[in-house]
Amino acid sequence: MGLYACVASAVWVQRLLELGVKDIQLRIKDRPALELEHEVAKAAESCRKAKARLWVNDYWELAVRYKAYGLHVGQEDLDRLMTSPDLPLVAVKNEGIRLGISTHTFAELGRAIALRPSYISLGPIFSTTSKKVRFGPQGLARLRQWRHLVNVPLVAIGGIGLEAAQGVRDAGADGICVISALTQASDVAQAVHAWRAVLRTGK
Ligand code: 3NM
Repeated sequence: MGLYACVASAVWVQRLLELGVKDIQLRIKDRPALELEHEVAKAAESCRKAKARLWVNDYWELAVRYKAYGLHVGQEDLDRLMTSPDLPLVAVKNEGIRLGISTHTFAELGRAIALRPSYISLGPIFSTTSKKVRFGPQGLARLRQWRHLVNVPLVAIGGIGLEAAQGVRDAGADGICVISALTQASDVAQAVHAWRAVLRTGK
């Protein structure tokens, strides 16, 4: 899977597509419904043209409507999806939309595995300021444990900078999901280039 970018707008999606990023999660919080839909529609169209994989965070109806490659859900999103009587996860799977699930604990991991996702993420590997997470850093030892338990692609997320990428890879991550390492980079093109170079090598 390699480099997996997580961004909050269709403009960022387009920018990263132009730099060759192939897995992008659109993670938008607290935007009016119409704006949100517009962003997802735009991002989906851009990814289709670029033959890249768009993962929509949380908004399963939009992921279905705009035929995103996948839906990424956190644990709270999953709680809602699983307690909704019409079981949206079934609709998502029926539409051929892949599922990616965030995990932080063994209990969460067990539930995630049961849902047969296309990838499982573990976070935060290191401390991060990009998201308020209820958990402290998991570290590479936890990532190695997950590697033994997970037989779908494993994505590491949270506080991962380029200098740590090889170690994270060696601990078993198939993909590394980043926000700030790209969106806060002084030179985004150079950052993408460097990340792709590191993640092309190794397994
Ligand atoms: N989810 P950065 S950590 C969106 O642990 C997200 O599930 C996490 O951003 C989790 O690369 C995180 O800037 C933030 O640290 C990742």
